[in-house]
Amino acid sequence: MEAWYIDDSPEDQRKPHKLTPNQPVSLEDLNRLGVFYWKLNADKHENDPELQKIRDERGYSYMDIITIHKDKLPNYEEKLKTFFEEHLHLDDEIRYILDGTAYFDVRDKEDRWIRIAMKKGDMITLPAGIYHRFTMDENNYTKAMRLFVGEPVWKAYNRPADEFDARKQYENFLKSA
Ligand code: KMT
Ligand code: NI
Repeated sequence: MEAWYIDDSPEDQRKPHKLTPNQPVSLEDLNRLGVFYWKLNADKHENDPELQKIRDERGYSYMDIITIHKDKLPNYEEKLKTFFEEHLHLDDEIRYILDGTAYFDVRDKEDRWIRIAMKKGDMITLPAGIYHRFTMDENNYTKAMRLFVGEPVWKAYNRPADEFDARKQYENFLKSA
């Protein structure tokens, strides 16, 4: 996993959009935003005690697997458009990359975009209430496990969505961190 601040050029969203010089973002910086990360062995995902431990400890009872590729995902282009709209959820968004690569963009405390490059074996959790978006990179292929505490709710609220409790709680968390 590697993360960096991005420019706001209107160029293809799949490009890295690194600043020059690059402004890297550390795992500690991400932790302060409530973003957490694990590295696992994706080849073992069907029977992995390490994954099971995380799921047990954090209550990630639900899981499914989504393949994001133009030949595999119905309404591919449309879905990619919605994923790239800045949004939040009322619950944590937990993703484990089983194959391929992708970018998750999250807003920092000053509302600047941080790009998180995810590859096979990377697992991430974005807190409820954080503004974020998702895009493919130039490889155009991702297979990801989606985890959830209890019954999944995929509903995304596009920005502005500041009136939700999840957003207010996240803002309070940022102030306290
Ligand atoms: C979301 O809500 O941002 C997503 O589900 C992203 C796509 S899942 C790898
Ligand atoms: Ni999301």
